[in-house]
Amino acid sequence: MVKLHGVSISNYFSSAKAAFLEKNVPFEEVTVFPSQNDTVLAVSHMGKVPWIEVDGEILTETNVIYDYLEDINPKPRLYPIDPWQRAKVKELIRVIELYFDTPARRHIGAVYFGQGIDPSAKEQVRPAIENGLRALNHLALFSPYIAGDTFTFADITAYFMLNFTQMHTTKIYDWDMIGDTPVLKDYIDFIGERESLKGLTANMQAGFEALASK
Ligand SMILES: N[C@@H](CCC(=O)N[C@@H](CS)C(=O)NCC(=O)O)C(=O)O
Repeated sequence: MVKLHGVSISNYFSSAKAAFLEKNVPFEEVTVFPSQNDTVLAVSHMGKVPWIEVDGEILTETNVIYDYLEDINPKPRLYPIDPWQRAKVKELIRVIELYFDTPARRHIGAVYFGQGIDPSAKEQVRPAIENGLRALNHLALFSPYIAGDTFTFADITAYFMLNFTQMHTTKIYDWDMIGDTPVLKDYIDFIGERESLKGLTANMQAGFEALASK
């Protein structure tokens, strides 16, 4: 059976796990924190989670894991068949990762680990996320799913990355990024009702609160 390694507090791990659940691909979950120690680096070259293990071989990178799941278990489809529509789904995934998760992550020490706020990050991250919002507003269809009338991997990424970003904007800027953007709020509320996502959000939140209280 495929093993999925990582930890529930991770938005990337949660995305990969939601993809397994949506695809109905059986998997065994192995809890491991990201680390730069030799044991983790021996399998996950950047020391990040998630990774999957298939017959003793390792595969990293959440989007690549999406692609693999789509190939081994085409139905239910989480990418459109049409090449253009498929590319548009991947574009959304890329934009959300690069222009929400990546800038927000610069505050991870302050948000998750009780470290001080980096002043240059404080100055630069909010405008970067505002640019991301502009891009998302341009690209997302929300009709009712992010890429159109069908649930795709982009919805999984959007759900976890935007909620992750929201934790940072709230804590660092007292900015309710999702609440202040009604179309996003309606979408996140709608998509959050999905069975595969509900439990994972609760797990992420619990992990976050446990860390924040330390
Ligand atoms: N590009 C990777 C990113 C994964 C990632 O950043 N995971 C975070 C947890 S949410 C991590 O392991 N961080 C530890 C680190 O950056 O060293 C993917 O798509 O899977």
